[in-house]
Amino acid sequence: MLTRIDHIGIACFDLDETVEFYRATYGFEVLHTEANEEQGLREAMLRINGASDGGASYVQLLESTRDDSVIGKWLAKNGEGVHHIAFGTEDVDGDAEAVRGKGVRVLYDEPRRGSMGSRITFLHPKDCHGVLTELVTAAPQATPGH
Ligand code: CMX
Ligand code: CO
Repeated sequence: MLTRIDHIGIACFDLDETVEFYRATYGFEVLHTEANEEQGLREAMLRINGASDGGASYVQLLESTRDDSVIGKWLAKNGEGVHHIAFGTEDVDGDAEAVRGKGVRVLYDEPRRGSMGSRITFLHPKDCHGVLTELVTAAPQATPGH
């Protein structure tokens, strides 16, 4: 079951400059940065709030590191802006299968590794009224002292 907005993915030309905009304008701080070679991107996760299911809500800022990457191609066509939305779930495998069963194209056969050890998959925007939609299960949380 999808229980929250995990993040909004925003494509930008310059990650450091955009991080600074979010910090200076709203006071949002970077919780995590990561480079994903396979996807050809660099990203920063800005945590907005926590949630009772152990997940949280983030702004995900995405910069392309290769012209032929998904983000690079999208930026070349559209310029900067909202690239996708991501819903949080405790069971990305089960929810992806359920959605697939309703005739929506799920882009990966099995969920893949996303930022911060999460597991993610994507739904085709043409099957979701123009919105590239990601499903995310957060990594199990380490409990301090355990
Ligand atoms: N939102 C809405 N529509 C989109 C879109 C987006 N982000 N990206 C592409 N489209 C639309 C295009 O406008 C185009 O529509 P038209 O045919 O009407 O012009 C159509 O989809 C095909 O677009 P394309 O430019 O040819 O792009 P591709 O088919 O090569 O790729 C997609 C589209 C969804 C398969 C690809 O973006 C993908 O695999 N996405 C999943 C992975 C991803 O997004 N990674 C980056 C984020 C990583 C993370 O969040 O961790
Ligand atoms: Co995302």
